[in-house]
Amino acid sequence: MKLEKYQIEEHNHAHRSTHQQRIDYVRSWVSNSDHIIEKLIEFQIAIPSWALGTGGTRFGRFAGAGEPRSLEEKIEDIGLLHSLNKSSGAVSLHIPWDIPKNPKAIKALAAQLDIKFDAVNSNTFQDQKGQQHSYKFGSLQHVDKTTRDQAIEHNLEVIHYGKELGSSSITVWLSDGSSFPGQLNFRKAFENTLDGLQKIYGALPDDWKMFVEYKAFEPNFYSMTVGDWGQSLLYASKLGPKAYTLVDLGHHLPNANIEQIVSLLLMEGKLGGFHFNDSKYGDDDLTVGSINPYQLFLIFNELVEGMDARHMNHATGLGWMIDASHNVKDPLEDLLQSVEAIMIAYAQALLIDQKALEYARQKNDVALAQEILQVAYRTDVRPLVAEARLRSGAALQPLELFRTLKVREHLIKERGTQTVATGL
Ligand code: LRH
Ligand code: MN
Repeated sequence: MKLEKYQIEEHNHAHRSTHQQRIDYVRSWVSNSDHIIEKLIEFQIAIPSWALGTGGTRFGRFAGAGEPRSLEEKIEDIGLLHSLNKSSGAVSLHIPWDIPKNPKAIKALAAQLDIKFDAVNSNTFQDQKGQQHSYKFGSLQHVDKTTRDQAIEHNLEVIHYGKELGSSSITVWLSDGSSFPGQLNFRKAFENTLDGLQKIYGALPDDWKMFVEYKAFEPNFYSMTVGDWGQSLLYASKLGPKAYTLVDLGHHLPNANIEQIVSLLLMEGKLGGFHFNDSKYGDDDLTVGSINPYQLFLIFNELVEGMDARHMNHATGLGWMIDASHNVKDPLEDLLQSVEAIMIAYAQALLIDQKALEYARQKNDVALAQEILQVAYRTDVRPLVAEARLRSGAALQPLELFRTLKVREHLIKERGTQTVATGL
């Protein structure tokens, strides 16, 4: 389904006067409004190809309807999201869930919809039909060299697909680890994994990056071989300048200070990117900003301060990707809400008076430092985010227009109710 320009213009026309009042008010007291709006327009978030259908848990999956049946339809759905908010201009593919059968055609379709290819993801956490060696006891860490070589080969294949599509990074998340004390020699598991990552690293084109994604637990519940930011940083530092860590917000132990982790990884020049989502307990993969929006704001505060300290371009300096699973919401509505939450957190962080904050810190004026942060957090920046959409030719209220145009109903008419998208 493709949205027509007039449909967005009609929607914006109907919302114009309310929006104008709101944006005029914000601009009346937010001095750097235009700077923030320009930054928001540039900022693009990659949509995960594995989250365009309904997700589930081991206790069940309640199928949605009108789900994409192919990679082409997934790219079309991302094109639809992008036409609604002009902030979803990239896709992150997962192999083999989304092998491009005709890379040229897929590339052309994506270009037509102004969709770029962000990181490609390998998958050595599931056994594929006809696979020779099982990953039950791990992949790159495995005690058996033939299993390790099979996993390395798969990652080289993923790089090959990425090159054909114009991607320039690979995300390696390993479910490797152990579920019982005694099961694993941690040192040998690390050394095997490093050796495997080095062989994958060696196959990277010059301009590529490798993101090493860490996770505290699940599917292993005693140890994970890339279990936290320290371990990921150790791998990335030993691998070389093209290797970075990837921060999935749901991959931390309870109450971890993720904003401090982000600050230090940026300081080391080893922060590669994000998998944005939210969680209350484990790797819940919930809508971004739905549980702990203040934490997301604090993370963006460290990102803005840290990236400016390194003169990094906010839009292109890191990999901005969503990684969520939709068990009870419409996947497209959930993704629209996640993108909105990220844009709001980024806009609030751009509002922070970093000079005044540093001054308060030099004075150890803790209360003032909190006031400076919370003035920004308590500012309703939604008119700025909407204005950025308006100037980009997108919808002032994407979710409302998605519903007004009965997009899901159209997709069901087109695809039926029984279609199941590949992915989580
Ligand atoms: C692991 C993870 C990883 C993906 C998978 C779909 O929990 O976050 O990024 O490969 O989800
Ligand atoms: Mn992830």
